[in-house]
Amino acid sequence: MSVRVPAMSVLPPIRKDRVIARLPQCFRKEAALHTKEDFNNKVKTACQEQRTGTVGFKISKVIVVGDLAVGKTCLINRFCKDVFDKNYKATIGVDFEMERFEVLGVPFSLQLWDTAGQERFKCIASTYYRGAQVVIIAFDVNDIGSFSHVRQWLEDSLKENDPTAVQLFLVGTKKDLSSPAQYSQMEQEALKLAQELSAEYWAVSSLTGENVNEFFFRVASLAFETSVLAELEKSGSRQIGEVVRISSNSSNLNRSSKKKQSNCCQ
Ligand SMILES: Nc1nc2c(ncn2[C@@H]2O[C@H](COP(=O)(O)OP(=O)(O)O)[C@@H](O)[C@H]2O)c(=O)[nH]1
Ligand SMILES: [Mg+2]
Repeated sequence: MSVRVPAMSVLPPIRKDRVIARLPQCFRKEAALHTKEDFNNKVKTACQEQRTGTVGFKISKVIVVGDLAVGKTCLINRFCKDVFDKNYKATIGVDFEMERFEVLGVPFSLQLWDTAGQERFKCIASTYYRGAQVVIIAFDVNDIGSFSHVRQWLEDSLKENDPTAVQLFLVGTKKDLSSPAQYSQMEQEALKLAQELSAEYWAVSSLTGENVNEFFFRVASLAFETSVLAELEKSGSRQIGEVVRISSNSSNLNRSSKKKQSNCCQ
């Protein structure tokens, strides 16, 4: 199956409730990608000084994988549409939702990819995985079978990506269905696995909405931080705040090639 990402001429405006001014906290300190209280200082300074290069135009690809019926579609719909309805959007072919944020004053977009039920056959098109900056592996906290398949999902998603460049999240879904005792037993196992995989662990409920926004804000923030750090590293001592400036008369025109690399089609 081939998948085409439509060219985006105009990005939607950033909603007021998608503004991130501080690093959202992790779910559990024992399994966080990092436990710092705030954004990296280099990142904060770069944002203050508007030296984030092309990050403001960047769209990070986020994929959600996991067994059929663990609640991947519901999780995306809860965050993007604030509804709990798996039929909200009939998934035909691979599809994604675009979510725009403003992080430390800089626009940042996530493309959240949902599968089209191909997970039923454990055979997801490689285009789905390719180019993911964030991989979310979902399992149902009430279904040990779905938990035991996490490693396989990880392996499949990393085949198409540079494993060192991917940020990994392990998400236990349907927390509302488990009793506190059952849940805490499951959580022990999940924390162990998350640590082994260098993933950040979260437990959520799309039915009640518990931790859903917190989780995606954390994803957006960590993806943003990584993107800014990568941009700073790439630029070295060069002034990266100046890469996209086009004027009609221009010796600046030869910089437009940089703009093409930025995923921005404005
Ligand atoms: N109780 C409860 N049910 C859920 C939750 N999330 C999903 N479900 C149910 O689980 C089933 C599968 O959800 P879906 O999002 O389609 O799973 P997917 O195949 O992984 O995309 C549906 O019947 C949902 O109503 C949740 O947080 N709590
Ligand atoms: Mg689905």
